[in-house]
Amino acid sequence: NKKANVMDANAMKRALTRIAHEILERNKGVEGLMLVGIKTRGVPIANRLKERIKEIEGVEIPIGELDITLYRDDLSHAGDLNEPQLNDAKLKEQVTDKNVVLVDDVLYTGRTVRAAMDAIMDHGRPSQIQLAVLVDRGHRELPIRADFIGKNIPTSQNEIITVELEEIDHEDHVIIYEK
Ligand code: 3GP
Ligand code: 5GP
Ligand code: MG
Repeated sequence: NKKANVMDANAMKRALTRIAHEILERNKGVEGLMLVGIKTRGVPIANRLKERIKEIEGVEIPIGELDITLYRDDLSHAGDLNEPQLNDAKLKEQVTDKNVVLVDDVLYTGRTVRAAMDAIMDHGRPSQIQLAVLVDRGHRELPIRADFIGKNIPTSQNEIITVELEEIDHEDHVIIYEK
């Protein structure tokens, strides 16, 4: 049940260009900067930011991927909480002393980001962790906020934000649906 288109390809492009500039401004350039995309749609967004930063500064900054998969346990562990899981060896040894910018498509309760921070800290000691998201839909359950936001979209709990990206979905847009 579609309610509204909230971002088209051009709006997304402008938002990501702005965020690339904001990241560079906050970090005073590319020194020590590293981007880490969270699972599916955070990854192409991180790649786009890397490309923008390359266009602006002429420098390729390192990029990582966090695969935090919500897994439901099999019967032998029935009752366990769903724990976000990290599957990435590449990040090891890379995050220490870096300014790590986590990148995700949607920020909601903040639990994914909490898990991502945990995963990164297991791999080393970054000098800072920052957060960039394409959409902040509100409803935080943890004291987490984004440093860089493409668009704030206040939602009700029964709305769903669909983020589609060219790299995965063959089109760029953000749409609000009602459940
Ligand atoms: P993504 O992995 O590409 O970011 O969370 C898993 C997927 O489900 C996400 O895709 C996200 O786009 C989609 N999704 C849509 N609505 C919700 C929601 O309300 N909560 C969560 N956790 N994911 C949602
Ligand atoms: P959180 O852990 O903050 O509750 O949710 C963040 C993660 O869940 C993001 O990676 C995002 O993909 C997904 N998510 C949560 N809510 C939504 C939503 O309304 N739309 C989309 N597309 N993803 C969501
Ligand atoms: Mg996501």
